[in-house]
Amino acid sequence: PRSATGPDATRRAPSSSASGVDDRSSRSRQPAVRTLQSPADHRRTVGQVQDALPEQVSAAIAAAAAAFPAWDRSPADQRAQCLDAAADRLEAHLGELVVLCCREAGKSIPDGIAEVREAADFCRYYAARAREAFAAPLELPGPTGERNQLSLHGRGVFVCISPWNFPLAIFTGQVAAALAAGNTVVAKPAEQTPLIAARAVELLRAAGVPDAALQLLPGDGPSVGTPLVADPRIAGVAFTGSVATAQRINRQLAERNGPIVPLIAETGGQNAMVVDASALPEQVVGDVLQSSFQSTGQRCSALRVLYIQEDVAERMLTMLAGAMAELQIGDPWDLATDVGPVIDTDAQQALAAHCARMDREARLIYRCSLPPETDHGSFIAPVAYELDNIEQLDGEVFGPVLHVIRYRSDALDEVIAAINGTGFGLTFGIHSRIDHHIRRLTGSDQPGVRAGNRYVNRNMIGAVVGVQPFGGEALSGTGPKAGGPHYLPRFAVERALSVNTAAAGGNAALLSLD
Ligand code: UN1
Repeated sequence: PRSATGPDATRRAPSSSASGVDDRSSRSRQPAVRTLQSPADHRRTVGQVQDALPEQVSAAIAAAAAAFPAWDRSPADQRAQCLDAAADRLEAHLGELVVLCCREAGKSIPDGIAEVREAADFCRYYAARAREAFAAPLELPGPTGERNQLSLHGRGVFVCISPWNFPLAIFTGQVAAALAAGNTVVAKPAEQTPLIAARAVELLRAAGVPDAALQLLPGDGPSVGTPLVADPRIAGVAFTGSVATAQRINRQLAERNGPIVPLIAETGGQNAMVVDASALPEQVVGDVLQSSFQSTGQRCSALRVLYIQEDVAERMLTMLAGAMAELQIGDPWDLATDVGPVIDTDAQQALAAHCARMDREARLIYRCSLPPETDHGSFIAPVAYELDNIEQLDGEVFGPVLHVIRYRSDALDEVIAAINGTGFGLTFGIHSRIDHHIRRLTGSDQPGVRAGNRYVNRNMIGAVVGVQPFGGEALSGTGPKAGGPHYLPRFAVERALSVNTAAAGGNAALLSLD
């Protein structure tokens, strides 16, 4: 299946049918149709999308608001059943969804399969948490003659803004969490990946989510994201993407004249791994390769800065270069491919500019060569550079670029301070067989590296829903962690009910509050 044509390739995601928005009001302005090209080969058309118009943004919020009371009052178990059914449907359509992930987002086939699994996992996980926490109020202790209850409810219309690097998993995860908690949703997928989002919406609706409760608004930030966030009718925002956009959303929410609502943001990282002289070299090289270059380095969890103890650096770097030479770069359709394209030419150009600077300011360790088949796509050769210090980087480099820094064995505190000095706090890895090094760096004994997800003697990507709840601190996000037990309540309001049951004179209705 190398061809980019065929029924799926021409799938359209017209905003009217994909979002349930009545587009009669937009007759005067015909929505522009945008053609999506495959990141692996820009000559291949993946499909077309009609981006939402400003009036459709407003109509989507109105429709979701109208659908909120009924969805919020539906039993949590019923909402959970919809999400379980959605998980079944996602799995039943695995092949088709993997094809779409490959075509639209340039994902490798294994990465595409993992996307579908993760999306289904999110649905089932949040369904289970909703059954636990939202089904019945929590009874709280109180004096005799009084009854106290605490219950969780949806907030209203939740805005979900998701990234292109997990176009199915994160899109579905945000939406599933918001719906499980009783909210209705207006979702804005990444501009680059609206088709997979439209397919996810179809499957969620087919599983029983009411059409009006889930609105899809494809489009870019200025024309869709900004008016969505500025609207006083919305009750919260879940966002995954860049730090700059999260900060902008935060400012917009603060400045609007409306209710104070939560922002749940998952952003970037300057993720480091420390390798000391006791680490097992073969294991280190395999884990570094995977953490830096799988998904073409386009994961917010990916390894960006590798600290190697100087005593073993030369040997490790020789092995790393040898392993990088074996990486297969090319068409994500090819099962042998390890590293596919980056998402688009903007990303490619930004990465090329960074590499040009590194070529001048850092020492090249190894650069993979690109095969001719990559000429028509947005490819960047996986590359590793050696730097003197982490301050040479300005911000996250979102692609297959690894930076290496050597450190002296007596400088672990400086390494910790340098990593924390970036201001981020997402993922961190350590490879060591020395217990007190592990404890010191992960912060078991004293303040170590600040990071939401810490990995010891393993790779540092691929957090599993319900097993490794994922999310960062400081510049890396607000928490709580996606795929963790504390995520859903953040999408909810808590209400306490205190009843003087004695005054009711034994009123049965009040005594059996639920
Ligand atoms: C992201 O790249 O936005 O641990 C999140 C991982 C994924 C999360 C990545 N579960 O790699």
